[in-house]
Amino acid sequence: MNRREFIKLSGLMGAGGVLSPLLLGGCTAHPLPGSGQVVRTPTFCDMCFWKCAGFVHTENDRPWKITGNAHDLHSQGRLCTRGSGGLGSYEDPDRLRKPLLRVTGADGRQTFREAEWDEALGFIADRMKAIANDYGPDRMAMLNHGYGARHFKHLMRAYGSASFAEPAFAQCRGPRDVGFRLTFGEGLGSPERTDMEHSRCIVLIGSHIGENLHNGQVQTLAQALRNDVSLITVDPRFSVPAGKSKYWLPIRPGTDIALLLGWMYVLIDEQLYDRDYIERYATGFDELAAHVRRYAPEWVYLETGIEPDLIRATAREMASHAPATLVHPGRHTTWYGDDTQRSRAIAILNALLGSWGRKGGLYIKENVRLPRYPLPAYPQPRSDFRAANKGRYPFAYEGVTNAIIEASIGEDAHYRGWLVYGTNLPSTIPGIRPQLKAAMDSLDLVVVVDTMPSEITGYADVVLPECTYLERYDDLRNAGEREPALALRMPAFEPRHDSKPGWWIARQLGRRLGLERYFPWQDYSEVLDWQLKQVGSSLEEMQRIGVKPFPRTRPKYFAEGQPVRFRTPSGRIELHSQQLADAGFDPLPVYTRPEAPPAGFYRLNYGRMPAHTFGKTTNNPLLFQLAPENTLWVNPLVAREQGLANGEYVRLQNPDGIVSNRVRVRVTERIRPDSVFMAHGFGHRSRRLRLTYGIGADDSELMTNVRVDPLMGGTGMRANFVTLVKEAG
Ligand SMILES: Nc1nc2c(c(=O)[nH]1)N[C@H]1C(S)=C(S)[C@@H](COP(=O)(O)OP(=O)(O)OC[C@H]3O[C@@H](n4cnc5c(=O)[nH]c(N)nc54)[C@H](O)[C@@H]3O)O[C@H]1N2
Ligand SMILES: Nc1nc2c(c(=O)[nH]1)N[C@H]1C(S)=C(S)[C@@H](COP(=O)(O)OP(=O)(O)OC[C@H]3O[C@@H](n4cnc5c(=O)[nH]c(N)nc54)[C@H](O)[C@@H]3O)O[C@H]1N2
Ligand code: SF4
Ligand SMILES: [Mo]
Repeated sequence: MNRREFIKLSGLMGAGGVLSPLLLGGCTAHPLPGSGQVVRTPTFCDMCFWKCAGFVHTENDRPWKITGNAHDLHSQGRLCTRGSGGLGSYEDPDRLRKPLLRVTGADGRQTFREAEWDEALGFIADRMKAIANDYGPDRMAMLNHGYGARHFKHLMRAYGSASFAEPAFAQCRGPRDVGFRLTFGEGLGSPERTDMEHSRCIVLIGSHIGENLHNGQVQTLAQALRNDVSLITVDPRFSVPAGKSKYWLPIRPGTDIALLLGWMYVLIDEQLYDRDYIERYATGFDELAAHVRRYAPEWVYLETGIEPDLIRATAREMASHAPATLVHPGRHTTWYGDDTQRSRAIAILNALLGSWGRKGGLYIKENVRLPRYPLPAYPQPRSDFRAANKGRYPFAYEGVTNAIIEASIGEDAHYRGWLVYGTNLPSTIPGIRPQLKAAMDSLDLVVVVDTMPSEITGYADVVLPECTYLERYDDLRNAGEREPALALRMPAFEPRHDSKPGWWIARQLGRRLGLERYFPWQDYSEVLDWQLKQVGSSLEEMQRIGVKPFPRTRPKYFAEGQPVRFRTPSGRIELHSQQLADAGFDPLPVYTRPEAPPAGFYRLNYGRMPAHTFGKTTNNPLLFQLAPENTLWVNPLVAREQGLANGEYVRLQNPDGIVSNRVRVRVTERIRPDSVFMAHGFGHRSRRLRLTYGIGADDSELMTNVRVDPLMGGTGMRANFVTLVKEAG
């Protein structure tokens, strides 16, 4: 056994950092911004996963500002708060500075010591070779998030592993993409293929766009609102988009499938659905029509609390604007464990409205046909991420993080080593902390590549400091989009301290593993230049313009009456899913009533706040100034019942006795009395995150009741309840 102690990072505070003038608010004597020697370097943002293209401006070689690139559809020339605050991640004095190696001190306690790159990489390569020899390279897994992970995926594939998993699947958009693939044969991607700028009616089920700040998406919704779109928001909380809606439906949490089936009932009962479209493209309509007979609005009302007249009125509203009606598929969809089925219901509703492939609905996306740099083929791995699922989750077409973690526990564990890139697992995967600790006692190797001393670094044998996105090349951005375009991320600064770009780290490891042939370049810019030259551009051009648009080669929407072959087994939109029936699941979405909060408990609701991305920006000095802590939204009735005043601190306790950090109460009518709400990403336990350490409450530690989606392994997070514990004094 390799008993690993979780290393509390407090002993490593080291020299500390001196705050730069930027972070002190520019209060030092400095000429007017823009009056010095200004250089503009293209980038695309990494403060969240939307990847807005912009420019980093430096003045006399010092950081000045980051602005949006006007030719970019993701940003339309404007960055959000977090993107503008990106320089804070470069300047953060708490950044990882040097590789760290786990050592046992004289007192027997484990700690980290700083190491040179050569030693750290040599250590990793030796252990990876041993894992490959003793068990096979497929027994090394990678848990990752973020664009920079692509360099390490390449390394892992060259080494012989195809066990990757990112929380973007089983903790985020997995159920949605599986639900849409089952129905239309394709997922939504990022950016989502939502044609909101042309929509006449938009339905948001939970999606709290405006608090959820995906820049281009917020801008197209704003455009739709300027065009007087009919916005229907279904949210138990009076969210930002609820405030801009024609109809706000404050649904009883967890009852959305009932509402969706009720809407289908009305569309079919009143013959309001797109008959031509369904006849031309879909299969299983008769089964659907029979299925939804049970879900009359009067029945749905009893479950959802939404009045029958309102259910009918909103269904008619959707139909009256169809096919320019978008029922938004959402993004973070791991809610109650029946999430793929809820996403199926959303997909089916879109089909009834005829919105897939239609203007104002869901467009056909296109990216640039960018050739891959010529390299030898990867070895065929003996097993891939599916090994972790042990026959479960038949529709998981990507790795399931939580399953990989479980398959890394015990002496006969499938996985023997981990490479963790850019994901802070303890706060990202609900209820996983005991398993993480257990995996630490069995794995032969844990490598963490990060920019910050996040909690996950405390689990590592070796911590490798990557430089931030502002100091490196990554792959070209080539997202499926409305209009195809490439965007370049390149270094605006030299890497600070002893941090290194991901491509360099992956290449160095590859060389030490005898995989040089997969890394024939000296500098990653050679790969980008080669690729760009294949499509008539060059690195030199991209360094000037940052974003290059390409013409579409096929239409964005279906032509009237056009024959279409969908990528489902039947080639049609599958309203009734034979694939699901064959695998033993409900072929049509079935509603099950969610568990109600026990007496004295409230449902723990959570989401985003505009100024932060999860926990990865809360220590960013610029963003910290804007939003240092999260607040707990509490209904006035609850506040009165509990004797709580606005601004007072409370703690939350879950039924398993877990007690949170203290969090400030915000008394507001905008939340139902059966729930409380807070933004995810606070309550850090790593002392080395000196600004954010210990501030605010962490929703994830309270989520011990995880509802796993049997179709794809997603971790439903919304069946958790809390009581409020008043702070003494
Ligand atoms: N500023 C900022 N923006 C972000 C991010 C960030 O970290 N910061 N993260 C990005 C990422 S990765 C994602 S996945 C997205 C997530 O953003 P979304 O996909 O919009 O997230 P959801 O979890 O669907 O939305 C949370 C909303 O669901 C509501 N809700 C809670 N329970 C229920 C229910 O039972 N039914 C219904 N109908 N609604 C309910 C909550 O009140 C809240 O308003 O945000 C993205 N945008
Ligand atoms: N309780 C709860 N859990 C959730 C959610 C929730 O709302 N509540 N949301 C879910 C969703 S939608 C998602 S998408 C996931 C997100 O989950 P994660 O992506 O794991 O989010 P973070 O916790 O912000 O962790 C990001 C990590 O990447 C590091 N990092 C930042 N930049 C870089 C870089 O350039 N290079 C490297 N190597 N590392 C970097 C950060 O320091 C941090 O350690 O969380 C999911 N989990
Ligand atoms: S939405 Fe904001 S944080 Fe996300 S990529 Fe764009 S500018 Fe950056
Ligand atoms: Mo997400």
